[in-house]
Amino acid sequence: MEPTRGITLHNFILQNQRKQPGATGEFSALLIQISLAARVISRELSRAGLIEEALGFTGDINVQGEEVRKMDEYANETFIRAFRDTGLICVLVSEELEGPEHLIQACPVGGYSLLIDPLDGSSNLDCDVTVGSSFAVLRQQHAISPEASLLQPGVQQVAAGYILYGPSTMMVYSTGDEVNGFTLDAGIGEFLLSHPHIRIPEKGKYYSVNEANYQNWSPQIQAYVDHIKSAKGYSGRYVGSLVADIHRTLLHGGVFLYPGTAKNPEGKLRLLYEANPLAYILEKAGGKATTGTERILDIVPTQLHQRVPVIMGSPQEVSLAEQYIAGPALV
Ligand code: AHM
Ligand code: MG
Repeated sequence: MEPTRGITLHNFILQNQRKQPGATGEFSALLIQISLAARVISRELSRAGLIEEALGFTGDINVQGEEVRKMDEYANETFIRAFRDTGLICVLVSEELEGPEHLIQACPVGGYSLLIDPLDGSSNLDCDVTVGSSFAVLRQQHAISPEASLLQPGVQQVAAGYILYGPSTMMVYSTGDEVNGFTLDAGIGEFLLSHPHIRIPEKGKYYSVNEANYQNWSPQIQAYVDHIKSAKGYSGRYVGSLVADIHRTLLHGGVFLYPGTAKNPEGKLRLLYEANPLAYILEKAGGKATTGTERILDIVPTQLHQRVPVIMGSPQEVSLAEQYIAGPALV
């Protein structure tokens, strides 16, 4: 049955919990805490331009070698605060933290871990352009240490999604069946179901890639992008905030790419908390997500912060990219 448009995220989560016999409510509470972090970050972002220095840098360099912005740190701490002492999460992995943050010392088998990019695309903040957060939820595996348990392929995510801080704030997530989108009504501080059962179009008209890297791509990627540009009906869109580019791709179809280059064959995007949750959402909505040669959700990670080349979006555009990458037949 189609869920009722306009119901609160909280009610939606509780309704779904009732459909799971034996559910303890912990998973529901976890999702509700993610939505709390989202609301807090959204409020801070909406007034960041008014707070002196809120958009500046902390002076620190993160594990990725990037300058940390105050809002990156704020978003990271907001997620940690939302879960500390709740007992809902064993381990938190974040783009902003070098190692895993243990929130429960003795992690039970079946306990949850949360992997986040707390504020993605933050270089767009100074000019008030949309940013996002992405998240993945994994279960602690039997007989594996909490650390090893974080290195599961994305196909084993039990929930994943993103928050988009744009003209309105949206939370889009899936727990494995369908993808639903909720829009924040800031007046009442609640997310309301606005985009039930999202499906990506089979084919779209937008391609999204940072073409400044063109000279450093493989000939196959160059040929694919050349093809898209010369084919009828395509238009380019690139925000430079992954969540925004993926959200548009999800709703309107098309393709988003961040390929590897000769210097950085693994590209830029991180597997565990950027590529995996977004690949999960796109696949659950009927799309595809690949490195070009391998399904992203099948990759067995070896490191927390590893990077991965990304091609994702509508099945038709992504399949064509795979054909270009597979060999010379098309090029
Ligand atoms: P970040 O996690 O440090 O914000 O970097 C990731 C961002 C993505 O949001 C976006 O897709 C990509 O970097 C843009 O990179 P580029 O500026 O190289 O196009
Ligand atoms: Mg990021």
